[in-house]
Amino acid sequence: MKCVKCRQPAAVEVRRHNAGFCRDHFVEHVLRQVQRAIADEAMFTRDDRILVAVSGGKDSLALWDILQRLGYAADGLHIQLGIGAYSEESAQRTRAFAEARRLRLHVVSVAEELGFGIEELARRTRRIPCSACGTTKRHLFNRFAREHGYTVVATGHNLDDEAATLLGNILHWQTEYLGRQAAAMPADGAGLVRKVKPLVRLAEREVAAYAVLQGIDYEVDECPMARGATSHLYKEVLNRLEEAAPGTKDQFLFGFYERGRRHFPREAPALRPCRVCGEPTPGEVCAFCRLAERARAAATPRSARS
Ligand code: Q46
Ligand code: ZN
Ligand code: ZN
Repeated sequence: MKCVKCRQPAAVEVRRHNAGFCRDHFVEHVLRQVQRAIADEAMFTRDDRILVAVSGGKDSLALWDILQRLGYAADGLHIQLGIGAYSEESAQRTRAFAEARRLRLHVVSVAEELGFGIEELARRTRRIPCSACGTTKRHLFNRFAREHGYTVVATGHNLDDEAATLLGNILHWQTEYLGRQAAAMPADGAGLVRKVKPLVRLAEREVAAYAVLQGIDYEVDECPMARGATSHLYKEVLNRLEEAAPGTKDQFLFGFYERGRRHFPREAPALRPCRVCGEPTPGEVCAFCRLAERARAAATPRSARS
């Protein structure tokens, strides 16, 4: 296969665009898709202070790299989750990436916040780890951004992530989530910072190819807590559909944004400051404070008793 731009041998094939790209034109394609996502959803401008949620995986490091190349001022925030060796290695790769490029990286630790990490938090509260982890990350990212004057939080969610979330929301008819699923979630006067997903127009394998071509040293291992997560199954199903009919994921997600979403309620619940921590919440106490309280109140697990 040849590059559609210069007829040199293609380094990457993008079947849903029915196109191959050489290395340079693939990078150009990636930058163009991200710039288009930013413009289509008015995600941010060069005047915004952007905080990138960096896990150390391919998506978040690629996103940070791309935003620099496009000329956006973006700092990183890494949350140390306390999930054994996986967390240690992820933190180390994130630090190395930031140092090599002289980027500003902030680090927040769940253990410093709560006294224990995500594994222990999930065990104590008997919550599915990814659910406890999601609540914690959302809370810490928003709070950090708000307290440090960042106007927008950018995450590395790609087309595969968003299509899998959409499939899950449809399978369970989560109508309140369907109405609000978007690549850009607005700020709320109560202290909710704008959240954006600039990689939404790129498939996971395109992001991976970009990271490899750019020589980004990302954490390849998956989080051990993700095993058996339903989102993996949804991605597998979508990949099979995509293989049979390239472009399916794209049509599914962007067709929904254009034609499906308006049929579901879009209003977000009114928010007010949490009585305990001051973060915005629809209730009196936010989900994170309730989770933390339950974990602190839980008896010391048997494994930790001497
Ligand atoms: S880090 Fe946390 Fe993910 Fe690990 S526990 Fe689940 S949500 S899988 S992106
Ligand atoms: Zn080319
Ligand atoms: Zn709170």
